[in-house]
Order: sequence, then C-alpha cells, then structure tokens
Amino acid sequence: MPGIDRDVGTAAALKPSEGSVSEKDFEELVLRLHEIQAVKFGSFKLKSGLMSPIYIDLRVIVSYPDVLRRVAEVMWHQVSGVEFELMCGVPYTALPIATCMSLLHSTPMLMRRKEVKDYGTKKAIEGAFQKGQSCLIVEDLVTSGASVMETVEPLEHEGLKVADVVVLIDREQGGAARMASNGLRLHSAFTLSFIIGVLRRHDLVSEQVAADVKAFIAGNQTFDASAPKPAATRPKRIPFEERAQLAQNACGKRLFELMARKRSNLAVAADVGTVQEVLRIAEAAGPHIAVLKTHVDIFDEWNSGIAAQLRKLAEEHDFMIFEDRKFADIGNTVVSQYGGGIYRIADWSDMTNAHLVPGTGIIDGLKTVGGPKGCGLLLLAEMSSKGALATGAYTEKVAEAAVANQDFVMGFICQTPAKWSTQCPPGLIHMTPGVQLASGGDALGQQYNTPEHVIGSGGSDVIIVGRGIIKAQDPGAAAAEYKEAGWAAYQLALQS
Ligand code: S5P
Repeated sequence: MPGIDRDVGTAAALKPSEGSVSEKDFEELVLRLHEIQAVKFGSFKLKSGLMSPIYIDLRVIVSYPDVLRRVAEVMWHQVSGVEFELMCGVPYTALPIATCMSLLHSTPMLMRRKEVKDYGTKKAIEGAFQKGQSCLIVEDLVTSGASVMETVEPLEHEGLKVADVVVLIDREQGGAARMASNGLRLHSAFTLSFIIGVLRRHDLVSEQVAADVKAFIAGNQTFDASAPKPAATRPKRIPFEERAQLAQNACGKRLFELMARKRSNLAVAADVGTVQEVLRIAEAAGPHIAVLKTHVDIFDEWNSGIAAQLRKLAEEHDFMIFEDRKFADIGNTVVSQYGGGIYRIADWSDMTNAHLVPGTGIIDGLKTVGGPKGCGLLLLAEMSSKGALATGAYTEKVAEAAVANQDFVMGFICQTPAKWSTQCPPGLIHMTPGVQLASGGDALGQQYNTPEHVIGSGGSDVIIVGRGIIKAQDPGAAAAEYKEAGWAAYQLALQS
C-alpha cells in the first residue's frame, strides 16, 4: 500500500487508504500526542545545536499504553500492503513500538544491539532469522535518516533484505530522499506538516508558530540529492612519494620513500622461534619487503651481535625493522622498557608500536627515547582479532592522538581506516595485520582479510603478513606473491 500523502490540511491527503484505522483515528492520535507533550512548541536546542520551534519526544509514549497501541496500529496500517517476514526497531525509542506491532500482528521481531558497532566480529542482531528473509525497519521519528541507516547496515551485513521503513513522524527534512537514494521506501504515518495542520485546525498552535515550523523545515534540509555520494567525495588516495613530503616524522618519511622506491607495501611478520630462522626469513623475503616485523621476546636468544646482523640484512635488502612490542604502560615505565633491558629495542629497530590505554603519556615517554634516534611510533587503533575492544570511540581517540603527535607518531596499526570519522593527514601511515590471500581465520581468534580488501575498501597502506609467508614452503616466493598482491591493490586504490 502506498503511504498516505499528508500535506497540511487537505482532506484528500488525510484519507487513509484502507484497513481498520480511520481518518479520525489519525487526527485523534495527533491530538493525544500533543496532550501528552510528545509534541511541544517553543524554542528547543537540538542535538545538532540548531534551535527548533518544535520538539518531538516520543520516548514518553511508553507511559501511555493507549497511545503506544494506537501508534503501533497506525504504523502497521501504513505498511499493510508491504511484504515482510520480520521487523526490527531502531534503538531505543522505536523498540516498544516494534514490540507492540509484533504482538498485535504476530510478526516476529529482531533486535539490533546499539553498542556493537563492529558487527564484523560481534553479534549485532539478536533473534532468529535466515539469510534472505525480508525485514521491515520500524522507527519513531526520521530527520536525516542517519539512525535508520545505522540499523539497516548490520541487518544487511547478516544477509537480510531491507527495502521498507515505517516511521511514525517524518520531519520532512530530507530523510525520505536519503532513504530513497539508498533504495529504501519510507512509509510515514504523519509528516510534520500534517501534525501542524491538525493542531492548527484545533487552535492548539498559533498561525505564527505554524509558519515558524514550516520555515524551519524549509531552511533545514539535510539531504541534497544533487550532491555526490560520500564515496565519491572521499579524498583521492595520494601516492607514497608525495606522502613522504607530508610526513612529519622522519621514520614515516623514510618508509614512504622506501615503499615508492622498492614498489612494495609489504611487511613480513617474522614470528619464528630461533634467531637462525629469523635471519633466514630476512634473507629470503628481504628483496620483496618494505618492513621486517619482529617479536624479539619469542626468539631463543638475543644480543647486540644478532641485532647487528639483522641491521646488516636491512641495509643490504633495503627494508626497515619494526619491533612489535605493543607497549602499554605509563610513560615512566616504557622509557626503561624501550631503551633498556636485555633487548634495547630502540638501538636496532626503526619503529615500534603502543596501545593508547594509559593515555598520551606513553607517547611522551617513548618519544624521549626514540625521538632523538629518528625512530617512529605506530599506535594500535584497531586489532585484527575477534572481539577486539579497540573500536568506535577508542579508535577515534587514537586517531586524534596520532594527529596531535605527528612529530613522533608515524601512523597506525589498524583494520579499516576508511571507516573512521577522524580525517587523518596523509603523512600518517596505516599498517594492517590479519592478511592472507584468502580470508578466514585461525583457532585463536585471528581474522584474515585479503590484500585487495585491506588496501582497497579498508583504506590501509601496508599489509602485514605472518604465517602466509613464514609457513609457506618457499617463504621467498610467498613474499614475492604477497608483494605483487599488495602493490596491485595499492595501484588500483590510486586509480579509484
Ligand atoms: O591487531 C593485530 C596487531 C598485530 S601487530 N593483529 C596482529 O595479528 N598483529 C600481529 O601481526 C601479530 O602479533 C602477528 O605478529 C602478525 C600477524 O601474523 P599472522 O601469522 O596471523 O599473519
């Protein structure tokens, strides 16, 4: 059934097209919503900071079962001709509405977990469903449509089909157009204009307020259909040689130059148990890699002589050394861990990495040791392992800290920088572990993506490959293969 076009006050527009809900029911519901102050007039500061002459708060309807039931009925009425097998409410206000619709019409419901942003690794959708089933989205209020899209994405990620969205109130600020541009049909019970029309007829708002609301709607549109889609506006990828000029950290600059010169954006994770093996990997993979990554504490022995041998191979084959120490302590402690101890990491590695859990003091501490030596720091912004906690707001904080400390921070260990809200300057490098030629994982939570995915849609620069190379029969040949795949993905990304 097509949605009812509800323009201010026209009788034809008020007529519900079918079913048990009458024109009078719609009008009475508007009056009741006004009565319980779900719709208020005055001067209200919105989340966006804008001042609005109208405020709609549908959270209160849970306190009025008669209203909740009527809301559910008019919304159900709007989709009476739409085919769907499941329903999912947009958290939180629409959840009781969806529940009520589900109970009244015996239609199963799903629930989206709002706190799970990273739906690649965690259960974001609760309930029983099968791939390919159709799901109706239930929302209380649509302004720009952004919240609806946040619920559509994880449902589609699970293989569900979403084509229709039902909403109680459409603020007419561009939500319907935005949804249409994403292939979704918006069915609204009321538009803001319709609500104002009813209240005006009952003399519950003045002519001036009605005019103010109309002007507000007209002046605050959120969707410009002629504007290019976000993907098209994403800044173009800049070649490594140009980014070398933009890097503020000397080590980051060297790495960009090296990658451009050697035509390799491959780092090998030399996670082997003996010094003999690490030297063998460095020799075999050396001609193909930009970076050799070590975990020095898993080798069977270590001394300055071994460090010198590794450095010699780095000079011969033109690669840099990254000690994957993942520092995570207070500034004062990491100074000793980085500069001292039996490993003396800062003496032989070009770069190391750190978690930002302790706060930015860890960057300051590491900088006192590595800064004067021309070393660089990579911050762990995201991790490849299942259930990793470094997501969402944490990742954004890490990005902000890197941007603020570019003299020592050269970039990130991350997964999908293309999805971050923080726009990172092109002088920062993104390096991504959890890479193999086929996606998959191991028994202990590691998750693999392909070089194309990581560099392409993921937006990263460097692939870090461990077992894909070191466990291969011929690590040299495997490194050559990963080098080709990583570089081809980078070339493709430059063109898109
Ligand atoms: O999130 C991360 C960060 C790192 S540095 N996930 C990771 O796997 N790593 C490291 O990358 C990990 O410690 C290992 O050295 C390498 C991945 O190895 P692979 O054998 O799974 O490719």
